Amino acid sequence: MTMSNLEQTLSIIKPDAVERNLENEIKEMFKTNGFKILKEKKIQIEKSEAEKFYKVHETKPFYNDLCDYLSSGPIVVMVLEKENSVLGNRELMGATNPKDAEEGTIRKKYGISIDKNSVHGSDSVENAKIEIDFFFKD
Ligand code: IDP
Ligand code: MG
Repeated sequence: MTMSNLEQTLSIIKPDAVERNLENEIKEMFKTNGFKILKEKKIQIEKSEAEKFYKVHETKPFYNDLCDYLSSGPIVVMVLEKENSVLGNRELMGATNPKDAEEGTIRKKYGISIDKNSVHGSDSVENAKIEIDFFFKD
């Protein structure tokens, strides 16, 4: 018997990638890898919203720069759906630092640096729900 585990995860195309017009190429990578884009919107967020989104990192030395960065320009936020999509998206994104990312991953292909690493992806099913609500709850 095959058990289905259809999950949703939140993906963000970050300002460095939107700025370089990589939105469509990155979406193609998701679709080619079997992700369905259920919802999407291009927005620019306030720094205060970035601070809330990245609250888990508030004690980190890079927190302030990270929040400045995420609010610095347009981003594309998406709800992706696939079997085991949370882990699958983390694999497709690659390591946080593009230098460490495997061949064929989004961050290897498009990431510029550890801060300008082109995409965000939820790191657990629980956080995916919180992050999807953050951007898509009316
Ligand atoms: P993730 O995006 O791979 O989940 P996290 O550890 O959750 O990585 O960090 C969130 C974001 O913060 C990263 O995507 C990256 O842009 C930034 N970041 C993480 N570590 C550093 C660092 O050491 N210096 C600068 N920016 C960092
Ligand atoms: Mg993370």
